[in-house]
Amino acid sequence: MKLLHIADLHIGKRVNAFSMIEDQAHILKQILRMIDAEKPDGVLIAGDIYDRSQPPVEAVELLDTFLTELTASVRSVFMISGNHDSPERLSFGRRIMRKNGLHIAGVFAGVLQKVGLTDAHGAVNIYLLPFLKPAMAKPFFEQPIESYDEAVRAIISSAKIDERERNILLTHQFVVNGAWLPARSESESLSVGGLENVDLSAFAPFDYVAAGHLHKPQKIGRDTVRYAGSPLKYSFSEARHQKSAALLELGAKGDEIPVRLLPLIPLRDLREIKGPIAELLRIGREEASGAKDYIHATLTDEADIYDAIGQLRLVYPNLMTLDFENSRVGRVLSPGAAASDAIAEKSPLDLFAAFYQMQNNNELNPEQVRVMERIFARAAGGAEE
Ligand SMILES: [Mn+2]
Repeated sequence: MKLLHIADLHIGKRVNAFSMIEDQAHILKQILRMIDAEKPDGVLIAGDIYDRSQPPVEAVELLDTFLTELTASVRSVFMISGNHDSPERLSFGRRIMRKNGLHIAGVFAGVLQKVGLTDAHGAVNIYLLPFLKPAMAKPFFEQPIESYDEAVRAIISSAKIDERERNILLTHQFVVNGAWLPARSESESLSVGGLENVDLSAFAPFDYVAAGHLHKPQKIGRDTVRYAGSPLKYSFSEARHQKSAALLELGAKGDEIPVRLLPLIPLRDLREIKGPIAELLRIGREEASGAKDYIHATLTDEADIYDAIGQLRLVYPNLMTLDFENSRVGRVLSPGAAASDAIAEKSPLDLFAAFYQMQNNNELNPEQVRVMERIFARAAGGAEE
């Protein structure tokens, strides 16, 4: 049995204010062509389907098109929610869609969902574990559940998995291997200090773990516990990643499971360039196709440059960020990065207001400002109330 594993589509995402929707449509089509060529029996989509819990219209339309074509060309599609998805919204129509081979686990309802498949070697069980926080598992168990690791272990052990059969898990968690931590990217939601870790050993009953959450394609410990990674580069920290989809081939129980990484080629690459402006403009004009890429440019000119962004955008229309590096200024950061330098000078309320604005496309209203002021005052040990 052949299965294709992808994850972290983040449909509807914007990167540095650029909409990725065209790039996502392109890469999802490429995945469909890959499926036509490889003819997998199933496709595993390991969470962060959308970039936000209330995705924009064009994102919903793109996912609709993708899933319609996907279910027309493979027998079974499995999809879980990630931390960016709304579990309830992603679950819409799941009982109807199941009839067409699309299995969605959005909301965790107390038991690990299982879908049984079979091939010439017998049963293959696909388990679907949507992203969850410890508090979402807690009500279903008697033992104390304080951490992500305890939550995942409790759910897996209560599933009574038959280890004589082949078992596959879809999960969207931060999997670590003892003290070894996986590679992170800036486009993932960052968390603080190890709270979210789930140790690899929790997944022992599974022959293959199709993970989502981390945007760099990578294995954790064994070859068969794997992050598919995002299909596109969503931050400059990923400029050197080779994005891919993972194709695994299941033989009999206990046989080695070969995993092939099928490269994904974006409509526009996302990359960093550095040098004097004349040089960068010359290269851009000579390589017309590369000039369409999403660019982070670093200019090394010693002299002042008039309207550097304007000049560069004539050749690189998708220039995303610009900074300067020369002996006079050392390293002067672009407006976006400069803003992050100023973080230390901002009040917690200003920072929260900026965050709220980014998340909701809406400013805090006066009532919300008052509530947040009280919370910050209390957190700071202020005497209010
Ligand atoms: Mn993600």
